[in-house]
Amino acid sequence: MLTDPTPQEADDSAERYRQDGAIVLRGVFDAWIEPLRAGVDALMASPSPLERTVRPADGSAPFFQDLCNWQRIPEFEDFVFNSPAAEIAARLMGSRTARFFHDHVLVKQPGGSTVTPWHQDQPYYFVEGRQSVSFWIPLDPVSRDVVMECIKGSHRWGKGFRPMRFDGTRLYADDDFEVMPDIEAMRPTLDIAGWDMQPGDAIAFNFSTVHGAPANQSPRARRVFSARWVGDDAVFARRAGRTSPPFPDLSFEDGAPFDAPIFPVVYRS
Ligand SMILES: O=C(O)CCC(=O)C(=O)O
Repeated sequence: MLTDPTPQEADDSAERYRQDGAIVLRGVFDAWIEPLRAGVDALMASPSPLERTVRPADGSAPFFQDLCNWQRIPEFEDFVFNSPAAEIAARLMGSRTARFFHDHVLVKQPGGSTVTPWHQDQPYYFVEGRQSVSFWIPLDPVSRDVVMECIKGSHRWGKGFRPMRFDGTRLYADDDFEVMPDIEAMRPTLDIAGWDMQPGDAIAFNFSTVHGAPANQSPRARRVFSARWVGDDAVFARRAGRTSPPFPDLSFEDGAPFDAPIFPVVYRS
């Protein structure tokens, strides 16, 4: 049985998170896997208007994605408010508060050829800040050759890379972001982390960490629930077009504190 981390272990993981921008957490969400699987089943049976499934041109299995469903899928809402995620997020971010940003479901069906390209999440979002964390929570066992990979330390590169849709088109028609370099060519020079994972484990990674994921050539589905959080220093950021996720009804000033009822503060120390 898993026990709570000692204060020293908790400090160590927060320090590693700040240094590496991506760490693996073992067994932290064991109790939440069955409810999250039920939530994903319900979502896939009734996707939202934000669903965008990638269907590979080669006819191989689809990559289902959907976003921002915690208000209509009770299992997701329960996870946001009652799992240890908010408290862990605050600790890793070094923040007094953990504010929920959004949920994201990513299901790579077995045999699908869709590779998730190397990217940072922050440029897709209308939020800026150093205190951020996403939990990538697999609901199936995922081996090292299928798991999402993160470039350690890339959140400290001080760069913002151009957000691209997974079909290779630009998210914003015109923006100042840099083009992502050829990470595969640079692989031998980079410290790229990836782990064998079991349901209950999570990868915690910063919105500025460069990450990507291979195709799922395994014989089983790779269902993932991702929960994204921001900390005290989060501010709204105006981008050069419709962000992903979009929140079209929200009005905000560039640089204003990231505060709106749809982004609840779930943890406060
Ligand atoms: O699961 C994947 O394939 C990619 C996940 C990802 O890019 C994310 O959670 O930000």
